[in-house]
Amino acid sequence: MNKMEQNTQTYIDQVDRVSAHNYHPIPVVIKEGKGVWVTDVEDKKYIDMLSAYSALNQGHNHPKILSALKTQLDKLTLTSRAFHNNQMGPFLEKLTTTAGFDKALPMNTGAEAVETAIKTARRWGYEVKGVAADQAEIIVCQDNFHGRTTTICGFSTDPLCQTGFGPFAPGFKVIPFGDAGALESAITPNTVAFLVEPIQGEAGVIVPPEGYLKACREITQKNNVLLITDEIQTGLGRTGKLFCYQHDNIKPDIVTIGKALGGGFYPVSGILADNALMDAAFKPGNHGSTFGGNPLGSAVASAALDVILEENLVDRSNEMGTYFMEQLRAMNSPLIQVVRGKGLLIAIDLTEAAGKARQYTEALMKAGVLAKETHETIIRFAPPLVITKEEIDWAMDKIRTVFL
Ligand code: IF1
Repeated sequence: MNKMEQNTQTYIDQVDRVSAHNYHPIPVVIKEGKGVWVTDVEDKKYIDMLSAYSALNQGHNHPKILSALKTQLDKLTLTSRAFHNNQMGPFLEKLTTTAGFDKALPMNTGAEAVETAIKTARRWGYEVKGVAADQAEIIVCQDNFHGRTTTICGFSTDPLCQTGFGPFAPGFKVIPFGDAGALESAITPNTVAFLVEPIQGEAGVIVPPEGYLKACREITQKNNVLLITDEIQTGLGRTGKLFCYQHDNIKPDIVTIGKALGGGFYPVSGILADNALMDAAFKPGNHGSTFGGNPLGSAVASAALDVILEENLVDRSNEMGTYFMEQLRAMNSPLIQVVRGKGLLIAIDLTEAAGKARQYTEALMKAGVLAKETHETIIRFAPPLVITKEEIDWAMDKIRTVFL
């Protein structure tokens, strides 16, 4: 074992000792990142094909976001919402204008945004729709992933997320994903919302049938039910549109956003909705967060949005995603059953004969490509949206050595 390997192993052993074992990371210890590239503690370079699960759409350490962060750091970082700050308003103005909604409610993590959406829908259900107290129902999908709070993991269908964490909050009904008929049948007079990922991320980049969201929009509208799309992973350009729901030309009632909103620097999340909903749901004191809308996060998120727009990352995601998927398919690897995705949210599903996905993500790591398996047979490729054709070609050369 050389000195460098000891270095990696030392860090991993330390984490094993002092950190809860709630993860099984790829055995690489990263110390620096720039764009799509990261460097480990042994000075080996890798291409990042995970982007912190789509939280790094702008790439690692983007200079414009870094500079906004540094500037704001010298001035003001936190006020709480007890006082106003001069960063939140301009940030939310930019966000709502860009997204086409009247208002936003800023939070920090994705799970908090989803909780906020749930609270919005329930309040609307009682205040506007007229559902009897504590009877509101929210419909969710099989194999959903919306976060890790007890309420959210309570309606997960993945035993790994759920087992041993109960009792859970009532009021959620699970239907199959991608089946608009199932949504229609599941609605009752007490249904306030349907919460759905436009493409299921953790489930393995499951793309629903063409027109699914459009059908869901029609059904929810007809039944006076809110449509909540969780765009925490699919939003901000990841799938080749600013929001994945735009592929279906619809507008949801509530959109949750997070991850890339913080540009890879800082956790920033929130929900988007129009006045009728926001004003019905919220009044001073009934919801909030110490750090939500803080000036540092607002300055960062504002710059993170600028980068997505100024660098045309939405179109780039579409173009590069199409190219990357073509290249993956053209490999014709006997180990790969199917390549699927939209924009730069891509997964390959391995054949049964190929064995477990983990051995391939570890082989990819050794070849210089960082990707992560999900479930037993799926590998996700979701590089930063700033990736170039040349960088995809570089990655493909390595990927071919693993799958051919
Ligand atoms: C982890 C997964 C991805 C999300 C959607 C809400 C959240 C997430 C659609 C909550 C978070 C993350 C969580 C992260 C890994 C990652 C993940 F594998 F777990 F499922 F991306 F696919 N809605 N997804 O995807 O956001 O509270 O984490 O900010 O390690 O749990 P958060």
